[in-house]
Amino acid sequence: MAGFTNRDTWYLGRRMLGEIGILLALVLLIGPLSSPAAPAEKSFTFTAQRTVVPIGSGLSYPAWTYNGTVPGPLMRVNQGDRVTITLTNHTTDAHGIYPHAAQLNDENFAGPPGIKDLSYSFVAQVPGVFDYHCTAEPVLDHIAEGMYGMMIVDPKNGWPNGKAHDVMLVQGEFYGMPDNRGRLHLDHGKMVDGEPDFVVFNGRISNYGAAHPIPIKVGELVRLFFINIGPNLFSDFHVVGAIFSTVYQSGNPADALHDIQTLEVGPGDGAVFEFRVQHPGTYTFMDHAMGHAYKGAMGVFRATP
Ligand SMILES: [Cu+2]
Repeated sequence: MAGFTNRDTWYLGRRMLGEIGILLALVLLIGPLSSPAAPAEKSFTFTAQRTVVPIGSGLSYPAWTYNGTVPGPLMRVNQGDRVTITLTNHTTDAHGIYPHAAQLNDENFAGPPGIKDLSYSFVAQVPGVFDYHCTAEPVLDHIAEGMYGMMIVDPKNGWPNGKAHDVMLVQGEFYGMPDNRGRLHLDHGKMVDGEPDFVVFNGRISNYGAAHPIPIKVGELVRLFFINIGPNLFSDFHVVGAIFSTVYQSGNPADALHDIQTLEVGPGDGAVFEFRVQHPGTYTFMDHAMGHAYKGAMGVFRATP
């Protein structure tokens, strides 16, 4: 190269080193923010147990539970994680556990009665918000008695709209009227007919009423993870005073809808709802099938500046 001096080479070398340095710094800075989370091993252990659980309004019932609560514990993993689920059952009843995120055959999910551990693993391949529930027969009764919960599989590249205020709601039904001690007597006939006495969010009648609202902020993005465990009713989920900017059917970012007022979520399905409120105050959320709201599927967000 004519006219290219040693000094030019030195400057060129220095400039290249500088650019490589900047590139390295950028990779170090941006890499961890944008690269997907490395797949991990996630384990969840459940015990099937009969527990008397309070369901609000001074009422309770002897539930079949995972770890003593209705709904059972939240499972949250990243897309691509290997998930191991272990169920211990010391009761004389058969129980099992089926997360809808697991793409395995039926035999994995059912367990015999007695002291025995049921255990299996799967890779959470599809992002979304999923039901899990007992698979013992009659499944109708095992769900209606309380053996269910939510599993979130976060997308491997994160949620398209970034960070948000997460809220989790599980809609379910209770069948049976209380005695004079406030103890519900579960009614199999009503379960079969699909006529619940109570429709609830997160296992309690009129949970999150005016005395116990869910706090949110004006202008913040709320990301509401919702499943309808049923076992029978369809839910028409709505927030009074809000329009969902984005709804992900089944909680999958690939299945996005925009500017939605109400979404029907059938039993055994879920959705992720995103919205922002524009003014301080109270925003009621409900199953907009009004009979269901009347039976308890109603609560409020309280928005502050
Ligand atoms: Cu069960």
